[in-house]
Amino acid sequence: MKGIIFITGATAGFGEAMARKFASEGYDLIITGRREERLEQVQKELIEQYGIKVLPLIFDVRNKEAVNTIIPMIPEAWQNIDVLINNAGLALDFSTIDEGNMDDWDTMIDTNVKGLLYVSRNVIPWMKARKKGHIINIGSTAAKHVYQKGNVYCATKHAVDALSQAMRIDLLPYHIKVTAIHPGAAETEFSLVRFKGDAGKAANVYKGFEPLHAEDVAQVAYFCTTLPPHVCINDLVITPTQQANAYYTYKET
Ligand code: NDP
Ligand code: 8X3
Repeated sequence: MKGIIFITGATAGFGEAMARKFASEGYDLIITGRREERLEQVQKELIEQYGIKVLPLIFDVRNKEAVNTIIPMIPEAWQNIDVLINNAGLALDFSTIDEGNMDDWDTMIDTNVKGLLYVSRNVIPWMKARKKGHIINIGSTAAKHVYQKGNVYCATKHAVDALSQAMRIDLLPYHIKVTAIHPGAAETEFSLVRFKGDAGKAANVYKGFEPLHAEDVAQVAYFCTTLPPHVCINDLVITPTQQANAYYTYKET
């Protein structure tokens, strides 16, 4: 066993791809999500394919009480977490502030910002005690620029950027690395969630260019963990080759 990787949101997209990548490299995994069946399917496949150990934890990262109950109950042998990947997150819809849906705002803020904090608050003390660890926060190009009608989602990802910088400062004395990875457009379930199940609208986002694949992000996240103890990638933006930033993508017609 090479180490333990804790990945939130491993039932789909980047989280699932990162689980597969780290499993293929021989790491044991703690994987989380709300969809129990899908998490158990991922667990089963990874154990069968790679012979690693997998601990699935079902909880909603927005549920402070659940996070504060379930994570501290992890068996002691699993508490030696080498890498925490705060990945669970989502965007909901596009709208101007004056027309925004307040429930959508709550969901995005509670998941992308508060959920990341709740999970980190529970895991970091174990890393601090060992003076060892690596936190990877999944931000977005939306953490770097704000685009039209993306207001609250962009604000949550700017917060992830700020929190990554803050964690890095706090954790310097403990030799804990903090890396923020900011992907551009990637075809996962992200747009299906954003458009609340409208597959046509979701597919349209990726027309005219080749988006990132979840595996591209997984490969980069894995790379960030392969560097020597004295080297940390702090901040990394990865986009499709036809995307310059959050608001400019060259689409062929
Ligand atoms: P997916 O929708 O494919 O996957 C999202 C994952 O997050 C799922 O496993 C989902 O699990 C989990 N999740 C969502 N809400 C919660 C919650 N409240 N509690 C627990 N788990 C939750 O999207 P991506 O893989 O694309 O997104 C992963 C991260 O990457 C997000 O933070 C997103 O903002 C970010 N990102 C995505 C980009 C893209 O273009 N795809 C680009 C830049 C950043 P379940 O539903 O089972 O709970
Ligand atoms: C996801 C990418 O461009 O929809 O963070 O904000 S984008």
